[in-house]
Amino acid sequence: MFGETLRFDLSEGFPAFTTKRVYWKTAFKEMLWMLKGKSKWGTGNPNIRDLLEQNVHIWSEWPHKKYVDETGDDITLKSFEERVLTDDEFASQWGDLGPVYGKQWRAWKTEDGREIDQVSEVLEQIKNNPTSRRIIFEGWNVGELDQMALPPCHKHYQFFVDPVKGTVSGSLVQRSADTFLGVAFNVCNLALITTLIAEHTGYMPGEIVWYGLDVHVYLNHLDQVREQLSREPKAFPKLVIKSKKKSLFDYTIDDLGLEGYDPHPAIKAPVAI
Ligand code: DHF
Ligand code: TMP
Repeated sequence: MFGETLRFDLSEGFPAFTTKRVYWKTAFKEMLWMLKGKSKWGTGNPNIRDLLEQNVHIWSEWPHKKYVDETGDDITLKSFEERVLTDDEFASQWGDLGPVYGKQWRAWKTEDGREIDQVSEVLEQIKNNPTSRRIIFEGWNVGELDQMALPPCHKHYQFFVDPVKGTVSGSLVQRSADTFLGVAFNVCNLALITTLIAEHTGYMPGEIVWYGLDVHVYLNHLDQVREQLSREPKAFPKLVIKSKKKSLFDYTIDDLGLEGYDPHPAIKAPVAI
């Protein structure tokens, strides 16, 4: 399908889907990793080493494939991950995802050699110019797409302040949406970043609006999708910020929790690489 919308009011609960278990800790770790921006490994581009150190494996397939294709060394995904985790030089060279997400969000390179921290500018705008219609960060850096392991799927984030209600709402434009696997993570993370941005600008979280452009179901997910559709949704949980940090960029997974998350069981599916 082309051009679909999902909308959730964050005052009514946190939209972690309940018709299957969403690994929200993994999703949150991914979002916090993106918010940190550059990595200390290699070129400074986001690196799977930082995810593997937190036991997050959802980005490993793409650098693994690149390594096997470019070197002909046909090692398993598991031993590739092991090597990225233990060999600093290997991690710097092969764990690098290119200038994806966090790099563009926090350090978009300009022609005159500056780096723009788009997320900090979003916070500034919300605080100092809340009626702006330009409260945006963007990952689609046209000139650098060819260096990226995967061109960004969730690409345009825009925020909106309602001064009467005292809320910040967040939206995401997603060019390509894997309905069974990716979307649960993307919606969860849009809700997380909107809540954190509200918390750090003195507003309440309002709504999130998710726009999927190319919205698809992989043929090898059909059984899983039918199973998920047969289930009754349950009440959404509540996001708890257990410890508020000074900066939006300082959170770790231990600072966040979901209260009352009681989903139907997980459903496994293979990811298309
Ligand atoms: N490619 C494709 N084809 N679909 C994606 O959703 C996708 N997502 C990417 C990178 N490339 C992609 C990054 N995000 C999973 C979830 C999100 C994600 C990548 C993978 C995933 O496999 N989720 C499973 C297992 C989660 C886990 O192991 O913790 C799930 O059941 O949610
Ligand atoms: P594509 O680059 O050919 O569109 O393939 C990317 C696939 O990954 C596509 O199925 C969408 C999916 N995807 C998500 O749904 N959410 C995500 O966050 C990411 C990174 C990918």
